[in-house]
Amino acid sequence: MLGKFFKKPNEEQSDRVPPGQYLTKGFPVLTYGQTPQVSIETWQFKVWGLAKEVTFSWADFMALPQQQFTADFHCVTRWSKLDVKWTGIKVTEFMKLIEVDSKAVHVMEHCYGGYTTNIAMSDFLREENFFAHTVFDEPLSAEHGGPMRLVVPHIYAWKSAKWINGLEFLDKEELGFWERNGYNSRGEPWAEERYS
Ligand SMILES: Nc1nc2c(c(=O)[nH]1)N[C@H]1C(S)=C(S)[C@@H](COP(=O)(O)O)O[C@H]1N2
Ligand SMILES: [Mo]
Repeated sequence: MLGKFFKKPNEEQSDRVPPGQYLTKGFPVLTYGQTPQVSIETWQFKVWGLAKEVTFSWADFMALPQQQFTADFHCVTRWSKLDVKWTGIKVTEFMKLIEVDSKAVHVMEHCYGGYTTNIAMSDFLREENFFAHTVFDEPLSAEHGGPMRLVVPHIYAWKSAKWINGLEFLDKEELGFWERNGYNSRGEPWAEERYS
């Protein structure tokens, strides 16, 4: 796998590259199935389950504080990309808009196209997580999850749901698409939590 598209991290970067990962020079696209085409006019974001049910529009998200984020991105298929520059909305800012039941301890991320991925509330509510609509100062392309995706930097990127359109709050862990198909339910790259 080394060569044209992958390189070994240099010494300065190596403490940022989790075990078993290689740096990629480009920005690969990793999608299961078709790429949904979603316009900002039709984009909607729904909250349900153990939370007051509510639907948000694109304008609702744009009215929230917009911030820049620089984060490393680790795919379980062993490529990592350092210093990805995103723009978007902190998860913790968004959470101020919704009412979640105190019994909610897990979240299912839902997407246009039907992809799902589960995350524990404690991993979801971390300060460094955000919804992104811009990457390297360009609107997020459809293949990278535009118009809006989640980014959870401290977990393998399959939890960074592209074309995200909803959160379902749960009182117990349920498994998302890859988690039902053998991937680890948490997916922490430094612990190499790849498979279940
Ligand atoms: N909706 C959806 N989100 C998804 C995926 C997917 O197939 N569908 N793939 C995941 C995986 S495995 C990875 S590594 C990242 C890849 O993001 P990228 O295609 O922008 O590199 O998106 C994640 N989010
Ligand atoms: Mo991935």
